[in-house]
Amino acid sequence: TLEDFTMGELTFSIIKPDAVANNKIGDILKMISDSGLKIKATKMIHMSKTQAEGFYAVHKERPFFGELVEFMISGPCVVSVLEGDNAIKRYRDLMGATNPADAVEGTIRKAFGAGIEANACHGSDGPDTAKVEVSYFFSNLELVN
Ligand code: RTP
Ligand code: MG
Repeated sequence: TLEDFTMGELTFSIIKPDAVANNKIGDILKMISDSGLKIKATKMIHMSKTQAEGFYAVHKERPFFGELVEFMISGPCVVSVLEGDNAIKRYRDLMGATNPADAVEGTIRKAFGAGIEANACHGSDGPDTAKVEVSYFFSNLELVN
């Protein structure tokens, strides 16, 4: 299994369509690297509606679900797997608050987020979701080195 090949914790990251459209891929990957998290795998994708609905299935009863899916398919994203001790919490701290208006200086959302929806990035919120999200977009072959 994946765990057999992994040092530290894995988390899953999306550079969302707003940040890709604004040419922030490099800046965001640099912030991730500078934070000490290791980029274990990364690729650009453009999700289909079905793929985005599947990814955000946990939010399907939320009022913003339809809009969120439309936003996530509005352009390409960069999906990555990050690795490190306590990677899930460290990456959420680096992203900052969901609403960029509440995000502190030095975070990705403070630097590049435009609003509650176009907030530049996604990061897994716990070990179970990290596992599901990594395997939603990456095969073991893309992760093992
Ligand atoms: P993410 O899942 O993207 O890492 O963000 P999060 O945990 O900070 O936020 P979450 O509550 O999981 O919401 C997922 C994404 O849905 C959009 N959102 N829109 N219109 C709204 O009120 C609203 N609330 C959330 C955001 O893009 C958020 O990242
Ligand atoms: Mg979330």
